[in-house]
Amino acid sequence: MNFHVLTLFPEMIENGMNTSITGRAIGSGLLTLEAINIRDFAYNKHNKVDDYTYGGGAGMLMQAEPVYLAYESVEKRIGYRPRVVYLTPQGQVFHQSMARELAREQDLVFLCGHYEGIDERVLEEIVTDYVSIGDYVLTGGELPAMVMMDSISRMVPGVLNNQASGETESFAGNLLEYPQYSRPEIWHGKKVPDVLLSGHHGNVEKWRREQSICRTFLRRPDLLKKADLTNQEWNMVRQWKKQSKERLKAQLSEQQEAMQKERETDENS
Ligand code: 6GU
Repeated sequence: MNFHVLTLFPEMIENGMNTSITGRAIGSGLLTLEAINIRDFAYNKHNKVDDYTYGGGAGMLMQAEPVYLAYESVEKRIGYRPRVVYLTPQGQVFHQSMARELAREQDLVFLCGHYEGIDERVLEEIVTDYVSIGDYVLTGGELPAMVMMDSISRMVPGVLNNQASGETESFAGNLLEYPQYSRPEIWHGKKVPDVLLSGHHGNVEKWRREQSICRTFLRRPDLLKKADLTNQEWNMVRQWKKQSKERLKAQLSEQQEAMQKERETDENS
């Protein structure tokens, strides 16, 4: 996988990516990373890459030509038109399935905007994918590009020590990962669940699967709807729903009783 990042802050990308697992993968050649400074393609003597927006309004806009020239330098070198991801809150929301799909590309170009954005005309000419990393506003596309490259990297064969973990962690099958424990056996008075010490692999797998489903039920019910469960497992979830509804009803009637009592004491005073 070859990442090419078009940015005004190349050192931010390099510092972020040359660390930990992605750093090791770059060192071993499984990934390559080039952060291309758009400012190097400014066509005026002041290296200026931004200007005021036509029609007025706040802030500066990145101009089309430097962005285009920076992109073209990549296209010329690799010899074909790669996918170009523009990081923008107006894009499709990034998702594990997108990471998996993008990991199959030979080259990926990330275009990072800053200021108030980029001249629309160059976006129309070079961008193939508009991607957002969630519904909040950031100051630029560099962090989102790094978020995407991190998750894409771990889907590239060989990048993780244990490739199985790329598939079994949270979101595989739309379930969250089960809880995990390491030594010591007792910490702050909390004991590791007995089943994990039992050495019974069948029971361990069963427990982990149930924990995954239960966590997803409690923390991300929206994900659970899309999860691939057996009929027996869906029945278990229905039991939990019934139980939690009953617990809620019990709480409600307790509250109502308490309020009734308050009213009674108020009336008697
Ligand atoms: Cl991809 N870019 C910016 N600037 N802000 C964002 C975003 C992207 N995704 C969420 N907020």
